[in-house]
This record gives sequence, C-alpha cells and structure tokens, in this order.
Amino acid sequence: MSRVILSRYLIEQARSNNTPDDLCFLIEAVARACKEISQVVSKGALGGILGSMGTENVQGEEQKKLDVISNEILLKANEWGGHLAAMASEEMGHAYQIPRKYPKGANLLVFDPLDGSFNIDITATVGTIFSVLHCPNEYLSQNEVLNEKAFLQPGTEQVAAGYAIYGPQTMLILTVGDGVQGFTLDREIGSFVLTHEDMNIPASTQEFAINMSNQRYWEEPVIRYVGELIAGQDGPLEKNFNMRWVAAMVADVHRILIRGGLFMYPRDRREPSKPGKLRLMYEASPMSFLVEQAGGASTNGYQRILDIQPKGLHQRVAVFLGSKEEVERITAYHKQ
Ligand code: FBP
Repeated sequence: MSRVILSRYLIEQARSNNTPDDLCFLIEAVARACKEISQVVSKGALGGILGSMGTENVQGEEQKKLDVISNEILLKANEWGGHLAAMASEEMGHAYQIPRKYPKGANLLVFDPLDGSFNIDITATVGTIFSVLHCPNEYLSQNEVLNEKAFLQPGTEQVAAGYAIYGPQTMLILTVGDGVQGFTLDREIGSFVLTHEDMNIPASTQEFAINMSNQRYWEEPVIRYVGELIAGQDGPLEKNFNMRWVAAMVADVHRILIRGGLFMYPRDRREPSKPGKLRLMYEASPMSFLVEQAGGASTNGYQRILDIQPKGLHQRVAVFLGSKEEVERITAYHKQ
C-alpha cells in the first residue's frame, strides 16, 4: 500500500473536503516547526538546552530554555507564510504581530510550544499543542496592529487543531474537522506518514489520569468520583480501574486517543481564584476538538469546553476529557 504522507493527506483534504489551501500550507509550516522542535528536544544536554531560563512567563511560571526555543521555532516557521493575521502562545504575554515585511493572512495560530515542560530534564515525553482559528473580518487589516480580541472565540470556531508528541516516536495528531488522523515521523525521509487513520476513543474505559497529590484540594464531586474509581469492582462502578499520570497533557491525551481513558485536571482550592491549571485557548480547546472528533467528550465539569467563550488569551479551565461514559458521569456528579 502506498504510504500517505502529510502533504498528500492535506492536498486530498483540499480536494475532497474543501479544506482551504492556506490552511493546508499553514499546517505544513507548523508540522515543519514540530520536526525542528523534535530534533532540538532530542539533543538534551548535548545541545546545552536543558534547565531553566531563569525567567518567568506571563503566567508567572518558570520558563525552561526549551519553552523559549520552541516558541521561537514556531514563530520563525510561520511569520513569513502569508497565512496568518497574528499568533499567540503560552510563552508570550500578548499576541505576536506579523512583521510588516511579510503579508498577513486570515488565520490565527495559538499554541503551547512545549507542553509538559517539567518532563524535559527527565527525558520524559513532551509535546506541542496548536489551534487554528479564522480571524474575524472586522479585525483583518494589513496595516494595523491586530487587536487580540480577535482570538477570543469559543473552541467550536476552530478550523484545525493538533499536537506533536515527542516520545519514543515523534507523531503529529491532526484534525481539520474531518476526524482525527495520526502521522508518524519517518526521520529517514523527513516526512510525517499517515499511520493512524480515523482515531477513535472507546466510549467506556478502565483507566484514568489525575495528579492524586492534589486530592485534599479537590471539590466534592471529584473526591466522590475518584473514590469510586479507586473502589473498583467493590464500589458503585463495579469494575477495577488503572491509573496513569505522565504530567504532560499531550502524552495523557495521546494514550486516550490510542486506547481510551479519562484525563482530569480539576480546579482545586490551592488557588480558588483560578478555575483550573490548564489554559483554555492553547491546551484545553485544541485537545477538546481532537477528543470530540474522535468520538470522546470534554467538559469543565459543567459545560462543553468547546462552548466556553474565552475572556482572555491565558484563561484557565478545569478539564475532564476522554471516554464519553466517564466524562458524562463526572459531569453529572458536578451537576447534582
Ligand atoms: P505546562 O504547559 O507549563 O507544561 O503545564 C501544563 C502541564 O504540564 C500539562 O501538560 C500537564 O498535564 C500538567 O501541567 C501537569 O501538572 P502537574 O505538574 O500539576 O501534575
């Protein structure tokens, strides 16, 4: 069987699914940047790129060298293409304006350049998460600074989303709204090859992912539900569950896309003003688009994450995503 590489998949999508050409070119540019990030990440200590920058990002979080390097790689790979009105990222306080010397386009690219940063120094899996939106016409102008309100659209408005995962293999997982496709990087030819067509999340599961060390800070519905998971076949769920926590959302979500499961990062009482740890625009929203396209579900405990109207670029949200049966159960507990 002839191998389908990313370029062919995108060209066939443009032909059969009316995926716009500029979106296909944009995704190719993001994929190229992820290949470069994969190479840089794999150098580790040999590349002098481990450890901290000694700076903080807009979230007040320590910036790893690779956070900043990955952010730069994505900016430089995408700023010249003419497909973007602006970019935004976890590592930048404000939107990145396309330099005047380059043409602007009608898409917006939002990303977490390196998700799972605290896994870098221990050579555990990390990844890149990205989301593509259309820039509303009222914000489109070749000459003016883009108002970052243009980004503040609910996740249902995404035209594409995906992640690269830098693990034993480097993979690109992508949706353009026509299911979820998985591509594995063939380093010998430098191409992403379609290896996982139409990925699907089983509706039921026996595996969950949560950081248990936060248990004393959880709200009642989460305490109740995780207690039932741990009670296993002797409890109300009448089946045993396994637990995983890779501490890199891309890895936990990838496992769920491969074999099902439930990923939870609830809000907790450590910082009651924060609705959760994970960011809506460039973590929860793109991952929710992928999960729903693969037949799963994703809520913040009360509503569909894709329906949330963002109020800020770096807004945080509680996340319960994965196998539909369990997402519906934990969401029902929040509503009781
Ligand atoms: P970063 O984007 O700063 O890495 O934070 C997000 C994240 O690393 C997720 O990828 C992961 O699921 C979560 O934080 C792990 O949080 P914790 O370290 O509290 O378990």
